[in-house]
Amino acid sequence: MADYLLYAAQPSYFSAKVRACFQYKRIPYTELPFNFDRLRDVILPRTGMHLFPVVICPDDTTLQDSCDIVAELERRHPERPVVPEDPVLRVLALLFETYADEFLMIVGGYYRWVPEATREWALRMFAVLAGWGSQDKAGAQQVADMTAVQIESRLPAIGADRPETGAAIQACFERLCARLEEHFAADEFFLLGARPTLADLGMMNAMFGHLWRDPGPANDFLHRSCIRTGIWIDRMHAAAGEPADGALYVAKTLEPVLAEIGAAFGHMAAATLDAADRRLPSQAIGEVAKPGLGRIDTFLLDAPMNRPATSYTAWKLQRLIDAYRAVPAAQRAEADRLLGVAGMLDVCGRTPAWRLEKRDFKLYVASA
Ligand SMILES: N[C@@H](CCC(=O)N[C@@H](CS)C(=O)NCC(=O)O)C(=O)O
Repeated sequence: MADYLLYAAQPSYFSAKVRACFQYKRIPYTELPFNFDRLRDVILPRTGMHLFPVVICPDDTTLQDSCDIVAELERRHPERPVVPEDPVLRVLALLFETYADEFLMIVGGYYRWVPEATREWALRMFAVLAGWGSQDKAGAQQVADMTAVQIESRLPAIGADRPETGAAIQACFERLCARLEEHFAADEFFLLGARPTLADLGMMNAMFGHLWRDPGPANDFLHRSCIRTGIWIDRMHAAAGEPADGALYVAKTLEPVLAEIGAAFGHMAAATLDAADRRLPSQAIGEVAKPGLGRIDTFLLDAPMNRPATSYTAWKLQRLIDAYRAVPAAQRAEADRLLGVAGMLDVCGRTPAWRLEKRDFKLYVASA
């Protein structure tokens, strides 16, 4: 079998999940580091977007979006599965992925772009990535400058540059790390039992590209104060050697980790669904969903936060609701208890009057 081609980057937020999936599943792949030429010649023409990671399969199919890439790799290569068979654990795995992708990205963005020394480093790092191996160094520099400006401009839009929001983001991060460290200190090696799952892929992804690698306060904190969490990140990033035969279960020490999800993300997730309820039903079935759902008033721990909501996040929450609906009656009570601990029972129990469907890398409004 020819290798899968993975267009990704070490410092990218969403690349580590896909890389760790290839690793854990022991699927042969070649990683082609993101640069300007690959963006212009492969990523843009194949997806119409400038986002990575992107995977080209041996049959020439293009995959985009880390969660769809992992789902498709799981479908094509069911051995060494990452999605738990148990319906309750499956909901939890998706919850971790959703929280890591949609909430912890705020934390990653904050630590990369707000501390001045990290920001200055990140600008240089972007230029290195775009230019490395490119035939068009001037074009690469231009794209690096543009991308950095675009990403940076999103921070004031969520208030991440305000001191009270910054303090809440730091508190969310440090509290989460403390709970993870306690979980691992109870001789747990992974989040949902004795082997890696999508929960580990998602959470490690959120840590690796920015928080664990970028020089700065988050990196310092993780390396100095969270020794076990750091080793778990490294193990997940080289996951080909990890065991695939252990049992999956919810350890007592996972519940405080789940509680941190609710404290940070519960209200934001519910407010995103409210925004989708207001906006999506007015769009015709079959239309491409408008990416923005307007701004929502939410809060992070005690800090008020006004931020844009997106159809993309609503779609991620829809996946979670679908997984919750698939839990059989006999396991409902256990699912409800754990989702209650995670502050996500309201979100999972909803019946949205809209539905989103992904085709050709785009979200469409479908009939509910
Ligand atoms: N939902 C997508 C998000 C991909 C994404 O945002 N990728 C970042 C790098 S990790 C990117 O390409 N950023 C460039 C930009 O936003 O223009 C996924 O999970 O793959």
